[in-house]
Amino acid sequence: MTRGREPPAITVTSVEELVERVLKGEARAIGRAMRLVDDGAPDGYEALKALWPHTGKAWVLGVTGNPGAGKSTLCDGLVAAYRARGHRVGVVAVDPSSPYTGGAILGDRIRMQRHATDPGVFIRSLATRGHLGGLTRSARDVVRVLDAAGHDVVIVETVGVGQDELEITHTAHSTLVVMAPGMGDEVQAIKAGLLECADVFAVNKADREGADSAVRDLELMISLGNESIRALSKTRGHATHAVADGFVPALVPARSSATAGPLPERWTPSITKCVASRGEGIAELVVAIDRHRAWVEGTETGRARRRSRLAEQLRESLREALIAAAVHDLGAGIDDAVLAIEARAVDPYTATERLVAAFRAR
Ligand SMILES: Nc1nc2c(ncn2[C@@H]2O[C@H](COP(=O)(O)OP(=O)(O)OP(=O)(O)O)[C@@H](O)[C@H]2O)c(=O)[nH]1
Ligand SMILES: [Mg+2]
Repeated sequence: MTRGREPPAITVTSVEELVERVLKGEARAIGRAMRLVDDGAPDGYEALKALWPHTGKAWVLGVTGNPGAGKSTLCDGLVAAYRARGHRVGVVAVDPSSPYTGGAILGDRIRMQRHATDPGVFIRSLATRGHLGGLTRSARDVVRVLDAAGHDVVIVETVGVGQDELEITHTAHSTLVVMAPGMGDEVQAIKAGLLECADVFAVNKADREGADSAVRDLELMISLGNESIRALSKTRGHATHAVADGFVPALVPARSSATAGPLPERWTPSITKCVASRGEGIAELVVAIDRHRAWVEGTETGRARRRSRLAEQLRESLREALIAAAVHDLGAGIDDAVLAIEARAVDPYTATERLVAAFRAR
C-alpha cells in the first residue's frame, strides 16, 4: 500500500491501544491500522473485530468510470462540498496499475492535493498489484477503518476497467459512474457492468461538445430498462447484479423521479451534468447522492440491498475460510484424489463428494 500522507511510525503496545487511537481519529493510528489490514496481518483482523461495532456510520460512495473521465477532479469537488457541510471525509483511491492509466495515484494525489493538509480529510491510495487476499477485501477493510475512525463520508475511486474494480463498487452504498463526452459513443464506451451498477451518473466535461447527447443516450438507456442493459451485458460477458439490487429502472424520465418527490420503491439512476474542473454541478451531484442515500435508508428495497451486500461479503469470507480449513484438514487426501482422477480411477465429481464427506466427518 502506498500512503496518502506519510505518517511517522508510531509505537503502540497492543491492538487495544491501536483501536482506541483509531476511534479517536488519530491519523497515525489510522494509517497503522490500514497497513495491518491491507497486509492481512493477524493484528489487522483483531483490530477489525474490535472496530466493527463502531462502523456503519459512514456513507460509502464509490466513484468509477472510464480512465480520464474526471473522477479525481470530481472527488476533489465532492470532498470540498462535504467539508463545507462539516463532514469528515475519507478517500480511498485505487490505482489500477494497468496499461490504461500509468500514473493514476500521482494524478489522484495532484487532483486532491488541496485537501492533503486538511485534518478532516484522510486520503489513502491502494495499489492493485500484490493483493493476495484480493483488492476488494482490502478496499472494504480500509473503508471500515475510516468508518470507525469517524469519517462521515468515505469516497472510493476506482477505474471501471476490470472485474476487480467492478467488484469494489459492491463495497459502496452509492455508486457514482462518471462519463465524459468525446470518446465516441459514450454509452457504448463504458462497460455494461458499470452501467448497471450506477446509482448516480455524472456526465462530466460538460464544457465539451457532446455532453447533451451523452445525457440523452443515458436517459434512453435507463428508460429502456434492464432489458437493454442485460442485452449489453450478455454481449460483453458481464454478470448482472442489477435485479438482486433492486435496480429496475422505471419508464420515466431519469432525472425527475430521482431528485424530488416521495421515495420511489425502485431506484432510477439520476444524471447530473458537471464541469468538475470548474466546480460546476457538484452541488447538484451532492443532492443526487443525498437522494440515493435517503432511498437506501428509507425504503425496504434499499435496506434489502444493503443486507444482501452484507450476506454476499459473509458468504465470500466463509468460502475462503472453509476452503482454507478443508485444504488444511484434508491435506494429502487432496493430492491422492488428484492422482486418482488423473489415472481415471475416479471422476472429479465423485472425488469432490468424497472429500466433502471426509471433511464433514472430521
Ligand atoms: N475540459 C474539462 N476537463 C476536465 C474536467 N474535469 C476534469 N478534467 C481534466 O481531465 C483530466 C483527467 O482528470 P482526472 O480527474 O484525473 O480523471 P480520472 O478519471 O480521475 O483519471 P484516472 O484516475 O487516471 O482514470 C485532467 O486533465 C482534468 O483536469 C472538465 O469538467 N472539463
Ligand atoms: Mg483518478
